[in-house]
Amino acid sequence: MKEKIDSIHAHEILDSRGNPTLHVVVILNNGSTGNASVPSGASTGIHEALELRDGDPERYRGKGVLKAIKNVNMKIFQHIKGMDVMDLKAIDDEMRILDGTVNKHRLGANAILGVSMACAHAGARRRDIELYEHLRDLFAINEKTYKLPTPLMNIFNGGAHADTNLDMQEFIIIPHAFKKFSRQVQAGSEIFHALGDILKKDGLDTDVGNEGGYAPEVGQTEQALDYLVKAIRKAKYKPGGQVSLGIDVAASEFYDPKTKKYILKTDRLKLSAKEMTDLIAHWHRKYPLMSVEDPLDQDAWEDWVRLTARLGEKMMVIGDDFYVTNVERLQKGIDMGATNAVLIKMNQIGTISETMETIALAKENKQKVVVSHRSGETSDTTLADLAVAVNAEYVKTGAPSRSERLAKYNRLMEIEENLLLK
Ligand code: 2PG
Ligand code: MG
Repeated sequence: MKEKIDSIHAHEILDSRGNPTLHVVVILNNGSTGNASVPSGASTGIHEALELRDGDPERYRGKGVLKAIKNVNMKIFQHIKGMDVMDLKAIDDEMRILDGTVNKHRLGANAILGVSMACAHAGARRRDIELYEHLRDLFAINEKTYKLPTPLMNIFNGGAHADTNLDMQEFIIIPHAFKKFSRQVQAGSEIFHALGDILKKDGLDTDVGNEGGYAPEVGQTEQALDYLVKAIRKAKYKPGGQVSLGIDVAASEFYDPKTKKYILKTDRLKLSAKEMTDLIAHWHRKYPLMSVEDPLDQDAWEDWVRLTARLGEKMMVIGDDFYVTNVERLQKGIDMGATNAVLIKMNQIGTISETMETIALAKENKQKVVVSHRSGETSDTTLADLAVAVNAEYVKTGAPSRSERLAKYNRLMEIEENLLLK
């Protein structure tokens, strides 16, 4: 079945932070359409593919994406017009060649990804099957059944996602002890609301940060972890037994390369890599901490190896800014033994094919796969289908609050329901 691209149209929309991003529509010669919206990060890794912004201070404070849109509507379209959406890899390769740079800075990873995602949707629509089924076929993913991921829910926001004093970025609950995804979401939601009640009672702010989690000022980092444990109990779940904790340290955000210290303003601490590792180990003893993401700087390879040698048997050590969904960086990390898990963000690398390549490498090497949103999101749910297509162990898409976060959880509940009815 050949399904040719007949036209592509991109235009500017706003994301969950009110910043411009791309919405892309692909139309096939038989009239089928596919559309997608592109997410955007705040704590971006320096090795990520480039998100092209206009830089024109007269529009959206420089954050417009009209250049990226022009690249889609003119350059990219001219090159991939007539190509077959059933061969997404060929389309992605064509865009990469056209861009010709390592970090996709000529066309913009946001432009390229928008087209890649929209082509995937168009293919699924043309075949009249679900996107997760289409992606599983397209990338010949060797799994017999479908398995829903376990959610990592960031219910306490800090770092670059909140205007508070908390240096670390995400304090996460992981409701892992329930078979059904929808039951995990239920636990997450009940704990989220229990946390709101506790914070209110303590006179703390219950407004939410960029990823829908609460974002109050606290005196010490540990208080955030204490609050999560209290909320799990208040919602009548067992900390550790049923619901564990995770942290996205996003350490590169407060690492000082000059002094080689991690500067925790909240705790008035300046930590070496060894001391940072000690702190995570201490928290692992004190809390039901099951997962830590970016505990160290994005280029501190040897420090990661030491941390994983020490803690990797006990907990998940996830590379996000560290790997940037890049297959070469992941290969290096696997060879060195730097992590046991990888965060997957399509816009860090810029195409679905390259994202799938990174996931395949992770799976071959027993690295856990965590498919993730960005802090700037839209109602797009492609990542939910991607997670199911590859049987990712985990999905990280914020608190169970705010529609751009819930769109993904709700899509996963819909997929679960569809699978049960089959
Ligand atoms: C992260 C992400 C998503 P951002 O660091 O894991 O939670 O944040 O999109 O701002 O990079
Ligand atoms: Mg992260």
